[in-house]
Amino acid sequence: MSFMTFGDKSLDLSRPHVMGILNVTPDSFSDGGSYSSLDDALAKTERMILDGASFIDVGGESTRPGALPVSVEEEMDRVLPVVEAIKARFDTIISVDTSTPSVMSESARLGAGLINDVRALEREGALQAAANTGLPVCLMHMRGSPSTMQDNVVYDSVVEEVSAYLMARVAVCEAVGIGRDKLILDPGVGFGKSLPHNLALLNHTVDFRRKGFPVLIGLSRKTMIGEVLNVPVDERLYGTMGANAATYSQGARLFRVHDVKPHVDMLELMYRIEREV
Ligand code: 7PJ
Repeated sequence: MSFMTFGDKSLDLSRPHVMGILNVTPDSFSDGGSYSSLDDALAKTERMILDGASFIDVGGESTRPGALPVSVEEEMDRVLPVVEAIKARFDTIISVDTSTPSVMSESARLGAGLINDVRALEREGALQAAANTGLPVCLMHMRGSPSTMQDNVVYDSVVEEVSAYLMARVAVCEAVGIGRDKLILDPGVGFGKSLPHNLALLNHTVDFRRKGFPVLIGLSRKTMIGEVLNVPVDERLYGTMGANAATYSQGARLFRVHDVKPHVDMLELMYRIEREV
């Protein structure tokens, strides 16, 4: 079936869904102060839900190219109050963008519905922590680590290598009891990939879909859009939408984006045309 359960909510993954990005890293807020950061996070959350987001993806670790690691305590302090506050106020699915076992466990306890791990549960203890939550997991491919991932990126065949990696992680998940019905795959646009790699992966979205898992794509405002269009980050919406539309046509149904409303509208049209209803 095409339904997947995220905590207390079930979604039909034969239709598209938008995941709104909520960064709770200090540099993503104007003043960095914790009081207004929470208010700001809640205001952004409300906006994204009104605009039609199915998920709010809360992330407390910057994984931008060149970003440095954050301590467990710091990540917990950033993420958990936001998860708790969103859960108390809104009826949405909270996704936690984390690789940290204790953030996974505690977020789940506070009502998160999805673990979104750019390291595909490779960090020590993450596999077991994720399995213990019973939640679905988005497994993303990354080559290297954020601090070095864009240095010297070489693949023989990027599509085959990313696909083989993700299927190996699926096997590892299954071995600890995270069933296939709880897994989402993501090729990891921009995570240790040059522009040609990103383009090849996107043009082979259907290959990932054919493995039998829902596919999530996260390319919103990323460097690859800037490289193609030669535009700064605040002018990447149209390019982002075009690239997401291309992957929808190849079966991607989950879209992690900053700009929720334009994507909800665009994807609704794509879906309605495909269904002719
Ligand atoms: C992704 C993500 C992505 C998933 C980030 C950024 C970098 N999670 N978290 N897929 N990217 N699943 O948004 O520029 O592509 S953080």
